[in-house]
Amino acid sequence: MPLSNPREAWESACERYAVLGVDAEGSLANLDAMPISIHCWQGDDVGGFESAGAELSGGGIQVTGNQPGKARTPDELRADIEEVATLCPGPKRLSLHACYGDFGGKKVDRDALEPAHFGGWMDWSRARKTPLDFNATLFSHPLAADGYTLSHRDPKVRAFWVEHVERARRVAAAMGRAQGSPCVHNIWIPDGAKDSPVDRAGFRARLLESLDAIFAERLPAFEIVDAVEGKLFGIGSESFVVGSNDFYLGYAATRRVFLTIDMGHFHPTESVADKICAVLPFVPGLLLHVSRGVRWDSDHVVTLTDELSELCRELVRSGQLGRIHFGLDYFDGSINRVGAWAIGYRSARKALLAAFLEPRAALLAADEAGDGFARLALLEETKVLPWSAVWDEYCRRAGVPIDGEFIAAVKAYERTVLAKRG
Ligand code: RNT
Ligand code: ZN
Repeated sequence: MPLSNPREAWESACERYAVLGVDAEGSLANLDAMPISIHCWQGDDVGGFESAGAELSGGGIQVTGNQPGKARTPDELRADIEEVATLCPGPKRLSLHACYGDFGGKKVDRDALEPAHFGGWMDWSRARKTPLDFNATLFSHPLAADGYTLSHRDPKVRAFWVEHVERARRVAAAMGRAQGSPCVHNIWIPDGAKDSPVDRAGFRARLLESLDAIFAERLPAFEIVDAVEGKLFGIGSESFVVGSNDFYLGYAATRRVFLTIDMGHFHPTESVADKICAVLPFVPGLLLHVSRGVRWDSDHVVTLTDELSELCRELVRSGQLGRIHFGLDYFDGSINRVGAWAIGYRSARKALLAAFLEPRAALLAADEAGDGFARLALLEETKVLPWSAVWDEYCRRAGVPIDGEFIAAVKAYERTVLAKRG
């Protein structure tokens, strides 16, 4: 139920923050300078539009749930993304996977990918003023079925995947050129094994060689930002992951590419937030895959957890937002997919807002004075400051539902669109 006088709540929140030296209005401007890249793959359980219609993502990632209403065509997926956009305030990008091309029912294998297969998306991007990011797809394919791609023992399989990623990078560069903003291209491979091979070094040496071959083609930095993503374990890769985080940290630092940090790809007791300032001095930049790990799954719908809040605070504190790309990565087919998408986006946006509203000067003063008590007390007080009034104001200005109106908006789309899909 909307408040009778939302203006009052916003103005009193501004006053409350001003006392702490925080400019609430400025925090909204900061939010508007920080795009969130929405991942296309929440809309159809990482299915994609290849004619083979790979249902199972395989490759160590798994989607569960059979909620009706899944997008079946590029047009349906675009309609759903547009609906998500009406539910989500702030600037957005769209992150596409290579298997989501407009292939027009034709079989186009991964080593035959062309920018033209993404013409429909590029038109959409221009019309919607939503820049694109891109991902090579190295799973859901017969040549990935035995669990290895770029590190495969067979040189022919490796060559196939190297060719795919080379082409994916060219697609990304074409997108970046068309949109006048570099397209972030991420590489994640599923390579690994249920039990440990003895020759782990061999797999890593081959991955290194494949990556170096891929990046030998120099593409302009104003068209493409390259990123590489490690992982801890996956389904079927419980004991060995070729592209571990150590591997990619070293790779990103020495080859000068971005490191992708996925919140679900670390030990549960490891602080992802703490990695930001540890890694930034050594890599050109970071791509974040904002996700939520739950036990063995690394891709639950993002919610406003302490981990997410802490991560966003560290991003803002770093003062390096220009070197950080913020992307979402989760998938859930067990609840309304559009709603799941929007929940994660809104929670991520809220965490960023709360971070921009942190009373930094007062906290730093306590830090410098060595006053641990005052710092802890202030951090605790910060958690319950009236930031939800600021969030409501942000939503109102963007013309999207505030909390309290959001659920009904999702249900309306379910009734009028999703429920009518076969
Ligand atoms: C998998 C990685 C990867 C994927 C997407 C679909 O564990 O997180 O980023 O989720 O490429
Ligand atoms: Zn990821």
